[in-house]
Amino acid sequence: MATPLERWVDEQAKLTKPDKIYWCNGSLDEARKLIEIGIREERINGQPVFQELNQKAWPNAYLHRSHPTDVARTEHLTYVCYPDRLTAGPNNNWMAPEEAKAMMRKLSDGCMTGRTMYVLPYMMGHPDSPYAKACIQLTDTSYVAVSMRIMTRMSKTIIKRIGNSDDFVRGLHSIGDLDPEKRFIMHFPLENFVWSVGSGYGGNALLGKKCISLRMASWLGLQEGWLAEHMVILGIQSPDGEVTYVTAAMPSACGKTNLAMMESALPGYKIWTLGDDIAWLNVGPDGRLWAINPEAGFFGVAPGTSMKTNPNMMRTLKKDGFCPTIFTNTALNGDTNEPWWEGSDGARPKNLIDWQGKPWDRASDTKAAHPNSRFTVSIYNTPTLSEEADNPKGVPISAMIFGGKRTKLIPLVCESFDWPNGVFAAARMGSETTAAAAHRVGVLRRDPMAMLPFCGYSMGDYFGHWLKIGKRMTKPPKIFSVNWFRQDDSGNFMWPGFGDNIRVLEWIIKMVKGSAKGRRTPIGIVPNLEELNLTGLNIGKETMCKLFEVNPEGWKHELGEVKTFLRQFADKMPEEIWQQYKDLEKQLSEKQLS
Ligand code: OXD
Ligand code: MN
Repeated sequence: MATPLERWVDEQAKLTKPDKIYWCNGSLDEARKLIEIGIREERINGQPVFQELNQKAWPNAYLHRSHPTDVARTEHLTYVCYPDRLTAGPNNNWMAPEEAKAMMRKLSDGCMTGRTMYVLPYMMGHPDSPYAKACIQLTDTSYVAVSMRIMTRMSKTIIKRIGNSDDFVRGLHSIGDLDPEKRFIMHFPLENFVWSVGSGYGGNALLGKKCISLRMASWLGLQEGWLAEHMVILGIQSPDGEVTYVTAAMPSACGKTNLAMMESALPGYKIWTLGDDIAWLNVGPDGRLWAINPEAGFFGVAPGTSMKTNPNMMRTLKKDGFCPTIFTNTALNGDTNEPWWEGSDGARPKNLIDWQGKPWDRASDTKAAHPNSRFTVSIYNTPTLSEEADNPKGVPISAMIFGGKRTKLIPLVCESFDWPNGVFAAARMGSETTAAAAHRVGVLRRDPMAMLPFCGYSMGDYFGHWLKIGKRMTKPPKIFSVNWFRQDDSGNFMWPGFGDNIRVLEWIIKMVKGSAKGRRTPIGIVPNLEELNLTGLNIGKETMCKLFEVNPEGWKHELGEVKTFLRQFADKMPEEIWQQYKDLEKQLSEKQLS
């Protein structure tokens, strides 16, 4: 008798009609074989899927060039499909499940003809973790199969574990004909199913990532009482040897990965990495919040990554960890066959090939690497990997940090008064947009908890869920907002960022431990300047004061925008958040009068 899994694979094969079906076992040998297939046999857009890079300088590294229209997440073509639109909320595109399936069936009929269907059994989270989820993805490209091998814990043992059960998260993916008009990423949370056609780009095609670990998992978390968040997880070891675990939520391409692997500018501090993008958070029996990283790799933005900005990532990328590393849409040094991107170490190579494989034209003002070019690399290559990274229980979180790119208004760091006040601070977060999704870059967009593109249901309910989780904890993490990106009137960054951000993390740890008090403002508690270790920094007192200034006029304007944004969640918006809003409004006008 066929198992539910075998029956499901069979049904999808009947629809998509691949020439071959190959069940992956997740071994490294297999990953290398898939790379070979991508180099020698498989073609996308007439091009080989992989190209070998200089193995001496970049062990196990390969270059992939995607279709030029397929370079970022396509939020406008991403849908969640519940029977009713209200569940999806204004933060999601919505389609009725039957309508979505009828459309997807048409697009998928025979879409794998001439191709191989790879069956990928993988786990999000360590297989021994009570919080982990068993998943199966079907795909018709070696690029996705190898990337998933890097990003998740893939193994044939998952098939055994699923056995006769139908409790597994299903993902069906095909690159289709890569026509941007026929590119859809459809989520069916009530059926544990994601269906993606027409894109090979990471967030659209590596379904374990945004689709399952965030959109689907956030819905599961709502049902089961936990949180799936767009957050890094790190341990901060202080000079006394104690490690404090924190999470940080920031929109795409705002420096999360740099933070997760930071090299401290203050002696005696060390950062231990647990994850750079996603955290699943559960209330433990001890009343604390525990975090696991469901992923096992990094899908990071290449431009700007260098020995200066993120030395530990450069070491990760160059390590011979046996697992393949993939560079997607970076440029190539035509003389040395090494990947290259804007903001990498060393001078611009003379013979530079751009991300589309054409000689880069020095006279043009184009970038040689795509601004959203990426690397896909195993987390086990990381020199700063925490020894708790595989702990099935996860790590207990003492502080949660929220940040975005804000050139004005938002202080360098600010602690919320309590959990509901922190939920309000995270709910009103905004950030200037980046190249990680296909939209205009540099525009301020509200992005609550950095989850706007990833929350799989109405954010009104999501805020309510956060408040509820808060009530279940006896020792909740403290909540902080940060902003590394404040600029002065001439457009210069006021804070050095990168390794110097440890100075902010140090203050956060002091607040957690009660050894700093801070100063109360209407928006939260900011540091007294003497509580910050600024040794060796060349920043004047005036600039430091500016970094913590609360400008009532600016905040009034901000609150007006926040109100418009939050109002769209209508009846689903928790009253408690509006109460927080009113309290802040009142305190700001009192400050203005005083
Ligand atoms: C990512 C993203 O790829 O957030 O992590 O876009
Ligand atoms: Mn992300």
